[in-house]
Amino acid sequence: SMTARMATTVLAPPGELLGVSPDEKYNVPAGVREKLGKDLLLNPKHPLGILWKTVQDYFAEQDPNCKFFDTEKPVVNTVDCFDKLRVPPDHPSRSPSDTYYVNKDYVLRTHTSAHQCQFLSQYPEITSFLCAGDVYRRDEIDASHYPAFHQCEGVRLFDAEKVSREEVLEDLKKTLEGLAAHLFQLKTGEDTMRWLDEYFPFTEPSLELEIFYQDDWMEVLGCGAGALVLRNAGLDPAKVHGWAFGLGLERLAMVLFGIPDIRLFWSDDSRFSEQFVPESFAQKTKFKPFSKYPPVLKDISMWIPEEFADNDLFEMIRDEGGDQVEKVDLMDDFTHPKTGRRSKMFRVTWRDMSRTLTNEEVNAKHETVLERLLPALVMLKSQ
Ligand code: FA5
Ligand code: MG
Repeated sequence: SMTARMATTVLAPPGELLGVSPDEKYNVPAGVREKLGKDLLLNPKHPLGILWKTVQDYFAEQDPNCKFFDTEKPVVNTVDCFDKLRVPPDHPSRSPSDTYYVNKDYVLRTHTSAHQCQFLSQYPEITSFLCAGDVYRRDEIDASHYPAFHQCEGVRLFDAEKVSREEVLEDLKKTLEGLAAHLFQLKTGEDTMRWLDEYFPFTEPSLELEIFYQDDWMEVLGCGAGALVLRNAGLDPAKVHGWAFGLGLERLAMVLFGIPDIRLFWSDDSRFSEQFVPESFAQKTKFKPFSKYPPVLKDISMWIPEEFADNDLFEMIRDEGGDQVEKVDLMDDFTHPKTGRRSKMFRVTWRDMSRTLTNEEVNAKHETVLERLLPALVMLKSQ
């Protein structure tokens, strides 16, 4: 299809990725590939490393037998990432417009849940563990979404004869509320933190937690109780109950340290990195933003072909603009009443975090985005 061809134009011919050979399904752009191996979580001076350590300390205190993993490879097979978690074969999260494929059987993990069944079956004696790592998704572009980010998975098992499903759910909420209280002194029901019902194919019931930050509710984690995947890990759901959660470490670190934009986590700017030390959690360090440079705005209006995914556009923009793209907003979504054709208008906010961008340099990149789009789209207008 048009979109598939368009997407492949952004790719340099790849070599093996962590020992896995690409095939024609490969869709990992260079800007995402270069994030592999950065190991931000293992850096004790990086806000993500500091947070990961703090989360481990909290869980070690809760349960001295809790095990911690953070060196699993981010390239996983689709069986672990999707099938074992009961994600249906036609589910959109598997599609190449949402997921980075190395080849038809291997993906950049889209969540740390990809390791749940592996650990449960590999270590039958473990009843609770955390697993943290870098994960990858094609997604929208704004201050809290980035194609490479970090999650921490948590799993705890219970003896089904001693603990009811209701008690498991209570324990889950209590544990995560305790984590939020430990990190931020936040409590639910105070207009700063709220639970919402959610759906995941691997837990039932499922919930998500949102925190109020920068004038809006920001989702920080998904979780659930139930034993839907235990059978796939070789466990007997009649004997074992469990809960699991997956939290977005960038989002928690943003709230914890007052970091306004997710791009900063990848910044080489010493004005960012020098603000953090291993003691930053204890010292309650708050990030002091350096001055904001003016943005350059560019609009893109286009008729949307049927097979076009917004994520294809977002990735072209990110691929051209890298971290100079702050956000992409959908400004208008119009369906022609007679022809049924659909048009959309997106506004791209360009802003470098360390200097003022000129209109000329942004124009050059914007034009390249438009040229890439052209094979697939009829442009309406652009400015
Ligand atoms: C999951 O990934 C589930 N695996 C979580 C889970 C685990 C549920 C175990 C039940 C049991 P979700 O797609 O909502 O869920 O992502 C979890 C968190 O990752 C989000 O709440 C958010 O904090 C973070 N996140 C998701 N997409 C992005 C992104 N593009 N950039 C930064 N953070 C993101
Ligand atoms: Mg979610």
